[in-house]
Amino acid sequence: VSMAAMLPGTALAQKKIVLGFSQVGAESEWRTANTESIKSAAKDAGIELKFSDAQQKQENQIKAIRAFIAQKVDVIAFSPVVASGWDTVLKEAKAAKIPVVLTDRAVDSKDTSLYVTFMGSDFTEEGRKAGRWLVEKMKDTKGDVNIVELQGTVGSAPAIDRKKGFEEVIKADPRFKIIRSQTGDFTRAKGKEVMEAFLKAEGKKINVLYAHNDDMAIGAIQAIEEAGLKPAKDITIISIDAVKGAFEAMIAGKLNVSVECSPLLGPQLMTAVKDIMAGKPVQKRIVTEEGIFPMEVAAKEFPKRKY
Ligand code: GYE
Repeated sequence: VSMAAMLPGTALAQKKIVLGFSQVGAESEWRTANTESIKSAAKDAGIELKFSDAQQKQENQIKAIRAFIAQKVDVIAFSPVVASGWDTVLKEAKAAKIPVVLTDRAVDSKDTSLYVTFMGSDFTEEGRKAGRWLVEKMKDTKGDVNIVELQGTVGSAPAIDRKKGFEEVIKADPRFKIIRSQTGDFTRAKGKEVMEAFLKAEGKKINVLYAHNDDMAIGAIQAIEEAGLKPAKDITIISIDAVKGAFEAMIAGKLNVSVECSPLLGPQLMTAVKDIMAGKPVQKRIVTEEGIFPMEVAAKEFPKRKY
């Protein structure tokens, strides 16, 4: 049954679509760009947006989704802070006949009828890209490659998948060893704090830092400099997102590479919302296309970056 058919009355064409969106938080440069993209795309599409910030807490997102159901919004979209624990609230939305769109992060619900589509990046592939870059970079070196890993938010899809994809690639060569791995919650402050602890524990043993996002890498760069080491030289640094801050760090010679993860999901979200309301079919999975940027190309690419 199309959503349009389910709505009573004839003034449908004139009625503004109301979209409830529950955002993860404002933990990173990526997230800020994502919020901006969603807000401006809603405006351009003439969609009324009810925006709610969950401050990285699942309980806040569940509350926001329940509030959207109570307000009878037309569509609910959200970026789930963690992957598990959504079935109950998603069943409530389904019972209220409100379609749900997942953006950016996935849920691990077995029942895929609980949402219409999931749009966002392939985080496992991003992890593989990071791993492949590292294997290639180290191919002419000898001896162990000691890696420290800054993970994203515990239980979040990007943290789980970026770890998995990276490990999948490096495990082919026993020289590559993850000697420490801890969460930095996708923030600069935590990235710095955890890197300080890594440096204290392992010191000059550390050859590589793999950070699940740029913000944590940027925080860690500060910790590395404060420890008297040279980022991107003494320690090879790989991160993910390719936000402007990462390009600046690469141009300054402090970050080796960033794998792209585009936050500009707003326009495709609004298209999906309109299609759903018009009763048009929507693809179950919409994957974002993205590349990888080593420091050598950073200065040339920087002016073209949109986030
Ligand atoms: O990489 C990180 C943000 O879910 C893809 O969340 C997103 C991640 C992004 O905090 O910077």
